[in-house]
Amino acid sequence: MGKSHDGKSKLSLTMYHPHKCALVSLVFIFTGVAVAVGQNVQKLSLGEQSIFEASKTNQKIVVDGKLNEEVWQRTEARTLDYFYRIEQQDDEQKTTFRMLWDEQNIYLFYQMEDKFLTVRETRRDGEPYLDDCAEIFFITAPDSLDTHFGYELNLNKASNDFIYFNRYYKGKDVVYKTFNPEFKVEITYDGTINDNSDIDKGWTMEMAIPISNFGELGEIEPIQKGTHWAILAVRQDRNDLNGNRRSTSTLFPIYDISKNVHQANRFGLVEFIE
Ligand SMILES: [Ca+2]
Ligand SMILES: [Ca+2]
Repeated sequence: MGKSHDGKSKLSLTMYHPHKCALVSLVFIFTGVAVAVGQNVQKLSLGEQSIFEASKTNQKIVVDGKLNEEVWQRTEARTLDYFYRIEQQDDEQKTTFRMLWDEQNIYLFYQMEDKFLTVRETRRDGEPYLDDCAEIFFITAPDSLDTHFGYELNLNKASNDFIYFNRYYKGKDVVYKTFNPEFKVEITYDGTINDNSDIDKGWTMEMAIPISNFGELGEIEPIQKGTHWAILAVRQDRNDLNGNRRSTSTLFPIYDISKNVHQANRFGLVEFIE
């Protein structure tokens, strides 16, 4: 799928055309390829990722970090299969991600296997992303807009919440951390925190994010059956007591982790279903 693929098909077809016709076709093809490459820089890489589905809940969700509402078992559960910064054997640990919605909230659930529960940050808008941390980014439309909402919370429930502006001025990104929305979050864990003398089991995080939070900048694509937004779910996994080394896993592939995880063209789509 995509323009570059179409371009290749045309190229093979022109091999059988008379020379003159082929030349015209080639000019057309190279123009098409240039456009496709330009779009790949900023547009969503759709077609590479399957759409993630978030089911509607008619049950009340108690935000307690427990996967005990029956509706959580009926919605899609997808593992974060794209790993980055893997340097040691235990850096690649499993995360399962789920999402629900109703008229008031988006609900998230992260189940994370973790042999070494590790956390330091306690401040709001600090650096929870250097700890064991669950993250979600939302673009409130099915597009790779230059603006996304972000929530990053570690095992201490310390939140770095922000609105991220890609290429704000002179090509530089800006993170507006003064955005401090209300939401509910709870975690559970099975193990010992910041104690690497034993092997831990893991932790969970459950969140309820009011949809009204997304009205901060203006009108948004309203959530109803069939709505698409662009999202990225991320897990940071820190296993060392000292230093800032951590591994990263994502719901959709981002390829170039050296840039960061805030590349809107690497997000994928969520579909809100009944
Ligand atoms: Ca904030
Ligand atoms: Ca860890």
